[in-house]
Amino acid sequence: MTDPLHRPYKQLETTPMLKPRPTPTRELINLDGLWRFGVDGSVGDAPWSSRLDTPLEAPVPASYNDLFTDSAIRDHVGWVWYQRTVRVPRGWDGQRVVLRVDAATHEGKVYVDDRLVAQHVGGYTPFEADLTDVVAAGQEFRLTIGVNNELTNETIPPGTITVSADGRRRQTYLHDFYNYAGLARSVWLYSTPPAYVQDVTVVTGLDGATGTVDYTVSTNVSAPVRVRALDDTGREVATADGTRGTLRIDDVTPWRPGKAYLYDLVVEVLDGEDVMDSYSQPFGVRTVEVRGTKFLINGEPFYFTGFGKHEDTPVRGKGHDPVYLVHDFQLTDWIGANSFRTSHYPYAEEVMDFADRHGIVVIDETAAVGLNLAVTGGLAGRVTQRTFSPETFNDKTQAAHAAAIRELVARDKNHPSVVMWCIANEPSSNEEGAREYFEPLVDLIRELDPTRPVTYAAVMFATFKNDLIADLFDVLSLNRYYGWYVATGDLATAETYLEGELRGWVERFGKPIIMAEYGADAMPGLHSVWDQPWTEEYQEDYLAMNHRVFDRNEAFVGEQVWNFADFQTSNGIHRVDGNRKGIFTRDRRPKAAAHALRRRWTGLNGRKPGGDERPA
Ligand code: GCB
Repeated sequence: MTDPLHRPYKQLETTPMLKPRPTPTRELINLDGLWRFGVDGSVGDAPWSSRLDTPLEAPVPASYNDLFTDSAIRDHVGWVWYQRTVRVPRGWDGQRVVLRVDAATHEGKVYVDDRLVAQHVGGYTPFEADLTDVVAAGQEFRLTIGVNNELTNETIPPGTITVSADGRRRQTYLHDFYNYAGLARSVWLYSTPPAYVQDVTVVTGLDGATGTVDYTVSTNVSAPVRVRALDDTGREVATADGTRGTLRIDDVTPWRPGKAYLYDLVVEVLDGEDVMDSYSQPFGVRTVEVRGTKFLINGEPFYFTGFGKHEDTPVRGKGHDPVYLVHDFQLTDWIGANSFRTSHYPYAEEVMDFADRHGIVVIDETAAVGLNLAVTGGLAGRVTQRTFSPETFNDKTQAAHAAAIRELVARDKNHPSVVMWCIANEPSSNEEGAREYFEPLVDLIRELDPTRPVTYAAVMFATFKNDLIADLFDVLSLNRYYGWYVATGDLATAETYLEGELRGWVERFGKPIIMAEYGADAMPGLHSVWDQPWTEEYQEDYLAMNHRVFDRNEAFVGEQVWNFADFQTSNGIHRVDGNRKGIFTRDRRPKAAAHALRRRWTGLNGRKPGGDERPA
């Protein structure tokens, strides 16, 4: 870091990120479907300035990489262009017109006809453009969205661009999952009245049988505000006036893991008796707290079971798909899991909403994966280049990371399913500079959300002896692969190593521990009578060994297997058509280990296996 006290993120403003919803005063149009598509260089110098000259069409939402048979598109580094025409409904005269892009990975530029109306960096959070002054009710406009997939040391996640001998630009990065890009989530056009609700924040508590709901509303005008809490039958259960205050809900039904219950907060901006704008924000009443080595939801100990996941399916890449959404949650339920981590980036809002409605607990992660140059030094963690330095990850990286944190919290703060923030995956937390880099970011997220615990997923090289940041966090999330990357094929030695390391973390930090990643690749159909890596039996035995160790450790509050399903990676000799640590294959068929996990997890209801904790 050039100057650790310099905190550039303090100047960054976060745009409110209320999810667009149809309400009595707002209309919403989905712009998904087939758009004209072209790669930069093949569609003219200013592709937005006329009809895109291309034979290609691409579906939105989807990553574009696996759609076409042309490797120049799959491996393209830089901008691609999406285009379609949009008609503004004629009834929207006098309304504010807003375009919302749920995700443009990793940078987006929006043009209405010839005009640039929005630009945004950060591939997994939404952004908006106010089109009121540039479009007209009843008229059509040409909508062009440029999407750039480049990763550098100033982006989150980071990466490096090099030029190969034949002049092609190549992208490398420090994470294994494939760098899918494009418009992987929906695009929307919506209306609001000229006076409108900008943002809503809800923080809930439990006071005996009464639920407390602290709310804060911001509006673009100074006008009276009324809020009403409705239960799931639409009955009004509490009401208040003003832009901030506390509602009390008697005989509240709390949101519980496995037993979701949602209320709606109807926020109205008033002009006398007239409602100028109305917005509905779902919320659940629940509390989260870390006490000693326990993780409490609604005051009761909770034990996480589940997975690190990816947004990854065949052909679609990271494209959001409601079919896989429903099926993945079904499999989560079938296997008895109660949680997942949004490794390694914020997931589509539809996923978060579904988790809210179905009582699945989420650890919500930023896209800060790969702040670790020791990993490129091989499995020994040999440092070939300092991770945190002016030439590598510096205060510009930190500013991008801060922006990612701000946007994640702004988008997901009202989800009851989100019980913890994870601000990075496997940073080089044992290296000089890590504390200067992370301390301001932990301060930032606590300032943005004082209610949720904060964690990071610690890499193997960061041990209880050398980690420099663990004390800043509430929960220790460890990624450990004893028996896979270390002591490969020797589960007895792996068990000793794991046991010893976990004891060390408990003794030094006295905080709750979650195994945020543990896993072994398995090729479906490969079997052996011996402890042979890559077989289905070995994956099962590897997990059983881990579970023995977890169950002996009183500070353990959860286990999330790496990974829910096999997923696509960049090319590399460690991977056979992707990462095969999935408990399900990429097309969601169970490997043998799935049945073993189901036997372990089913019926736990948030209790530790063999533990004496009450159900959460
Ligand atoms: C890790 C990473 C994860 C990888 C996994 C693996 O530690 O956090 O992104 O996919 O290891 O399988 O190597």
